[in-house]
This record gives sequence, C-alpha cells and structure tokens, in this order.
Amino acid sequence: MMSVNARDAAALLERSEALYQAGQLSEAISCLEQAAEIGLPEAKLALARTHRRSIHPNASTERAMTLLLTAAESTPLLWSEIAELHFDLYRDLPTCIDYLKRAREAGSRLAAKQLAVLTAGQDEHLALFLAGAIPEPAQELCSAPLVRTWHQIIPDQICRYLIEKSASMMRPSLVVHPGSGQLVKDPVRTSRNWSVGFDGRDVVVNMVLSLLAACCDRPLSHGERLSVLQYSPGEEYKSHYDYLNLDKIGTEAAAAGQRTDTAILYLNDDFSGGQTEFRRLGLNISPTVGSVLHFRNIDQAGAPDPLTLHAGLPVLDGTKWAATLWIREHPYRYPH
Ligand SMILES: O=C(O)CCC(=O)C(=O)O
Repeated sequence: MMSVNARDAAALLERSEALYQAGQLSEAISCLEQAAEIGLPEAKLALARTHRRSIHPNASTERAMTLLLTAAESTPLLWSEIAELHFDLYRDLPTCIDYLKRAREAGSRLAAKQLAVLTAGQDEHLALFLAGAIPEPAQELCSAPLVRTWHQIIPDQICRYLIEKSASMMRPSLVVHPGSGQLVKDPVRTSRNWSVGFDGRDVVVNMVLSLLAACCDRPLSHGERLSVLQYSPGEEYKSHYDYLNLDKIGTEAAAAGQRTDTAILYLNDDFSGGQTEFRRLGLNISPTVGSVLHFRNIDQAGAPDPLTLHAGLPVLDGTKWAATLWIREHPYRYPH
C-alpha cells in the first residue's frame, strides 16, 4: 500500500503535469520540487529533465545529475541517461562505460548497443576517437573563408551506429525562411533529417558532438542540435548559406547570435553524386566515410561571408548519410 507521503507526491506530480500543460511553469516546477523532496523517483526524473533542458529557471546540469543519481536507486534503467549526462559534464569515458554497463544489466538495449561500438576491438582509429583526439593537421582547402577537412577521423562503427539510430527518425527537411524566419518545407532542400534533441542524446552522440565542436575550435555549449541528414537519389540541398537573418528568427532563437561555424560529418560513401560544393570558391568535396568538413560562415570582421555559399549536390545513386553541427556565436539553449 502507498504511504501517505507517496500518495501526496504522486498527487503533486499529477498536478505539476496539469499546470505545465496550462502554461503555468513556475507553479508546475514548484509541485515537482515538492514531489522530488518527498522522494518520488518519477518526480526526480522529471525535475532533472527540467534542469537538463533549461526549462527550470535556475537550470543546473549538476543538479540534474544529483537528482538522476538518487532516482536511479529505484530505476536502474536511468544509468543510461546518467552516462549521457556524465559525458556531457565531465568527458570521462571510463565512468560512462561503467554506468552503461549498469544500464545494460538493467535491460537497456540502447546501453548494450553503445557498449558494443565503444568497446569493439581496439584499433588505432577507435583508440584516437575514444581519447577525443583530433589528428592534425587538417587539410586546409581555403583560408578565407576557412574551409578544411579531416580524413576519416570518426571510426566506421560509430558512423554505422549513428545511421542505425537515426533511420526510423528521419523526417522531410525544413529550412529557415529568410523572410519570415519560420521553419518551412522548401524545394531548395529535398533531403530528410533528424534533429537530435535531448531525447536522442547518448554517450556516442555526445562524443561525436564534442569532436565536431573541437573541429570548429568552438565550445560545444554554443552548438545547435546535431542534425542527421539522409539523401535518396535526386535529393539535394541547393546552394544556400548557413548564416541566419537574425532580425527574422525571433528573440529567443536570435539570442545565441550568428551561426559562425558548420561541421559536416560524412557517415557513408557507398553512393554516387552528393558532393558538397562551394561554387564561389571552386571547391567540390567528395564525402568519404568518417571524414569531417569544417567551414567558418563569418569573415574576419564577424560579418556573414557570402563566399560560403554551398550546396549538397544531388545524389545520383544510393543513399547519402551525413550529420551537421551548426555553432553559434554565444551559448545556445533554444530549443535544445
Ligand atoms: O549535405 C551536404 O553535403 C551539405 C549539407 C549542408 O549544406 C548543410 O547542412 O548546411
């Protein structure tokens, strides 16, 4: 039988959900705080997520971690989420692997899949990736704007993992309309993509994000969501700029400032066509699995650089998979 405290906590959790739906955020969070204080694991989890996703007015990832650790005592599947957050906070892979093992023991298939790729054999390629090292030098294709590539720095099994994880999540791609600032479907971009929010994050995704941000020489906290891209034959992303019209995208979205950098990770190369083309720079990059392309979208003075006009050319045969990270000028919180 439920104790009086547990009943109170369950009622508070239910009330918090209703308040959240009604848009009364601070009241909803206050109910969650009380339910978590009583000790309800579900309330601790929900509260941890408000911290992690910056919904909580005093959002703190450390607080999220404390809440998750205590909730995991009764919900061992949470070790998977703890591992993901632990990597984000501390970049400490051995502890993440221990946490993933606990999640696997509790029956988490996601944890088992991550462990399979992170502990598969010990080739040099994987060892470098696990160490978070970016092999230098990059191949500089242009100095202004800066365009450079790294050849095969993400191991094949990590690329395959990302493709498999994303396959059922793909949706038709949208673009930010330069006039209205709204996300719209547009013939300029005919691919499919998955924008990976917190629900899709895991240790492997976080490791990839961390490496891509390092390729841009920028902090990951300034990164938008990872976007996994899929192009079938005939699909393309016609010539465009990655920088934004900040006057049009709304105050919250503009708070992080300009998209200064783009990193593209090529996840496969068993297709034809699909090169990334910079028409004004005379550059045409053929994807190779595990390679990363980085370019800076702003010039030395910090202004959008029209020379960065680029396209993902139509795929002729097979399916192209890639993943893009756009990095902003300031820390990016919306909508993560
Ligand atoms: O798929 C490509 O090669 C280009 C993708 C791209 O232009 C972008 O994500 O901004």
